[in-house]
Amino acid sequence: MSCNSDTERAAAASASQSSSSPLLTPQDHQSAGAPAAEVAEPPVFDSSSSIVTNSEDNPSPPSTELEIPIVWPPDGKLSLNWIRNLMSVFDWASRNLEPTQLPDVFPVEVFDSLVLCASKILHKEPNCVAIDNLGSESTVVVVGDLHGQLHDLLFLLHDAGFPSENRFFVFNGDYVDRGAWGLESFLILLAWKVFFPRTVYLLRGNHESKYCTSVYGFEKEVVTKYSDRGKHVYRKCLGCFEGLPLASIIGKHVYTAHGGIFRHMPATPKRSKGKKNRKIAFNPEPSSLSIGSFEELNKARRSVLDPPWEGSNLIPGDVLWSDPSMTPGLSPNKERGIGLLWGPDCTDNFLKKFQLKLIIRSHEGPDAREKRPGLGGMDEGYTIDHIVESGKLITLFSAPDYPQFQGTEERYRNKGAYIVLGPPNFDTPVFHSFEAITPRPKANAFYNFEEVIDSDEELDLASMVTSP
Ligand SMILES: [Mn+2]
Repeated sequence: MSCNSDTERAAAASASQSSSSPLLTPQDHQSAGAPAAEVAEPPVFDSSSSIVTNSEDNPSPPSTELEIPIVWPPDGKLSLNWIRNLMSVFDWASRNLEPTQLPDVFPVEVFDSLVLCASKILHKEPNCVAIDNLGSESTVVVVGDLHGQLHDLLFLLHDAGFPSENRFFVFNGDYVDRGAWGLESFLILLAWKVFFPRTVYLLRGNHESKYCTSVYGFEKEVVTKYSDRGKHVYRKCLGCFEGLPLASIIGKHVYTAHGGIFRHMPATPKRSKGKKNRKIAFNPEPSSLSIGSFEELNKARRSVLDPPWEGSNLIPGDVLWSDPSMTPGLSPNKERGIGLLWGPDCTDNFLKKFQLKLIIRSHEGPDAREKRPGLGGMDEGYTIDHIVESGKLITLFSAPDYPQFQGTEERYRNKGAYIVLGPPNFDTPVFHSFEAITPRPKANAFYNFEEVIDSDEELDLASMVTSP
């Protein structure tokens, strides 16, 4: 198996505009085993125009035929058509097949190839990726939490325009959990990453971890969908999560990360020979907390299943779990049990120290914001949390009508949003809010949403398992 190389990518993109003949149409698939009653709708995702939501709105036959099952390209090089087909097939399958039928359209061998290709690219990236090959034709789209809401992700990609040589994307993490299509959403993003490794960036969210995926549904989703190969698929996903970079700098002036800023790690005493078992205490007093440097961020070990909440490797946990506050200062994030809380003064210090103008972070949806006095609600999919001398702090959330499964009748009805940054300085955010795709295809939750707490607070940290 081989993967797309940079030089081959542009040629592949231009050569893939024409569609090849389908291997199996959805109608064939219907006769091949899916219950007829379940396969009443034609494919409804027309990748050439705006998204179509369901068969009631669009009873016409499919305008594009799907290639099912998905086949890994014999030369190992993805094309634009391959990704378009992947998106359409996942959309169609979500409306017409049972979750357990996903391997019929996306075989485990294809999963293995895609994840291997993507992981090879991701593991080579630094903890903080620098996106600075931007030109006068470039734009950068920044995306917040997605949480398995496949149809809203597909809408977002159409609305913003697909990734291209000039349209960069930075996804700020939390691709999986809660929503019913975390796996499909993540795989689509991996495919774009493989196809455009230098313009698509996938950062890690706190939900790209063993602990969160075991509580909020992704593990069960994967095991349900891939049954006897489910454990294998889940393990491979966790391995891929470990490779995701933690943060990005867009242009020279915009820092993005899922949670936010991170602490300085005080120098630790070296263990002397002969005292191998001497315990070293890492527990900086809150009063000694200060903002870390990008050298420290890039030195942190990110390849952990769950970032630790104590010890010498706290920076990944800070970047993925921290929250802003309206109270000045830097303090342990007691609500979350991991990461930091930081005030407007820290935003200003961070921006000033690193000559930045903007922090774009995600991590808080409408449910989290309900419990955060002083900070804005997530009705529009974003909030401007701190406006300070050096710039701004923004929270960006891209899952509209979140969470997909909610125990109460009263829903937040929040919009999702993405941000577009453009030339010349790429530091002035243009916000695009969007409504949820309705109705969502019917699906069952993969976690007990009536019992699991609303936002990721009060974690059972003792149950977190860190990789060796
Ligand atoms: Mn989060």
